[in-house]
Amino acid sequence: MKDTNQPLLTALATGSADGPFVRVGDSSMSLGALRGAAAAVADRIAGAGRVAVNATASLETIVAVVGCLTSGVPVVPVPPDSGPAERRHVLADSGVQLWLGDAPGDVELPVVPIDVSARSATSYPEPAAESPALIVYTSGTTGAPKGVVLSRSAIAACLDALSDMWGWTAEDTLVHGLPLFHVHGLVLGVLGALRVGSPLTHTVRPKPAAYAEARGSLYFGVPTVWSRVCAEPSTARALRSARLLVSGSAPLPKPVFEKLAGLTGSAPIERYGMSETLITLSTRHDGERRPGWVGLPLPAVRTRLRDDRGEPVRRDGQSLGQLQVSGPTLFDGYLGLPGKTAESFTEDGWFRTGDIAVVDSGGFHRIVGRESVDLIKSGGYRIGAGEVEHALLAHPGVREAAVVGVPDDDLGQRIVAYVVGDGLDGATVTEFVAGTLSVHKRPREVRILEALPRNAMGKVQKNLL
Ligand code: MCA
Ligand code: AMP
Repeated sequence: MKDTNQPLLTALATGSADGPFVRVGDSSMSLGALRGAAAAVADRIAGAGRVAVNATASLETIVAVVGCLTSGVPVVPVPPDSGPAERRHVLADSGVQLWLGDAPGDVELPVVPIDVSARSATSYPEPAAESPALIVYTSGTTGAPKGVVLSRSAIAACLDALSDMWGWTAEDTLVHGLPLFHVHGLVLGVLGALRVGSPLTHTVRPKPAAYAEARGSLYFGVPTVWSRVCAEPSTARALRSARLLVSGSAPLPKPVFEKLAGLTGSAPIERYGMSETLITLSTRHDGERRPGWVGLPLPAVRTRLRDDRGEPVRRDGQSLGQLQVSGPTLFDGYLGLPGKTAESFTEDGWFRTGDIAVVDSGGFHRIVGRESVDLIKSGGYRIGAGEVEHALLAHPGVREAAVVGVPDDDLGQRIVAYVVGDGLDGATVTEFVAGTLSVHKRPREVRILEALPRNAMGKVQKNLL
């Protein structure tokens, strides 16, 4: 395994400069061009404490993020469709000083435009491995999203372990179309390519036809993407030439696993992770791939199962326990929230994932569900019920709101909002949420009730909805 003191983006630092290396849609750049353009960004932002990037699916985003990593300035990728309230929260909470890229009208920070044709020859020393690289905002069960601080060394450890688990080398061509403001698309999907040295084709959106056309060897997708690929058998068959199809961010339903294996001729690799822990479990390219199971801990990652009393749970493939993890891929904490950070760890230093799992005697893991119904996974996006409920309650006609995730064949779960109020209709309520939060946090369905079911203590009984 590589030593984590080498440059974080090893291939970018040392790779040959010729030929297109990163493609996004119809645009491409060589490694040399990316180095020069990123150094030009670094020249503009050096000395800043923290900066935000308008994380569209574009070369501009990749140049901006690499510029930040080059200069050692921690970067906050902001979803380009985030509603004004969500954006205001992220910018205020993270205390960013600059906005990189095109800026929506409500951004009051100094703006640094990103010019992918700019070049600078400034050479920057490698920042300390333990320094923060990224702050990724992610939802909890209640309250506003929290900033997950990820160090360079955690990212390096995760990428090196994945390159081992997946046999991922510079011989691969990586293809995906995932958003560039989450760990999956940005850390694995961009920084991974720039560390390992495998050229990247980003399809802008993860459409099945674009995956088929890209002719790569290594593909990343969330389960919704793989289920949509399976719905187009001729597209799926075009992926037969790929070496590895990798699924993560949400549970891959067994029928999708099996259909994908049948159509493409190879079973998908499943891997499990969180923004806070990066990827911690995966099946191996040269090992067993079992539908419904996410495999083994990555090298140097340790896992354990605990019951409600904190006692160990048997690794017999059946007994359910709370999954806890430790290792070099873990985050440094929630930005500015030492109390919440402390709560997320056990007294002896293990991170509480909030997921329920079983482990078999061979160390294979199956994720069975989440401890809280208030964390919803829709299309691979993590959505806190509390954040959507808060947005709904700001509507003048809404008196009560409860948000749940209901099973959905395409999205895994879809957001359904139950509201109580006067003169409400579903469309205007959804539209109202869209004015505050990003698109994927909008309820897909709004059901109007006379009252929410509550227990004797007045707590909403979501299981009855
Ligand atoms: C979307 N639309 C909506 C709503 N949501 N309209 C009304 N109400 C809504 N609630 C619109 C979209 O904008 C789009 O419009 C159209 O409906 C189709 O939307 P959708 O069915 O959602 O399809 P999609 O937009 O193509 O999205 C599906 C997707 C997406 C591509 C799978 O969910 C996605 O990119 N997911 C990836 C999430 C991810 O990367 N998570 C990683 C975090 P129009 O067509 O007009 O635009 S997890 C992580 O990082 C950890 C470490 C891990 O384990 O990986
Ligand atoms: P996020 O913070 O958006 O990275 O979401 C992390 C959560 O996604 C985990 O806590 C799991 O609930 C879920 N998750 C990620 N990968 C998988 C997987 N392969 N199988 C089941 N759940 C997953």
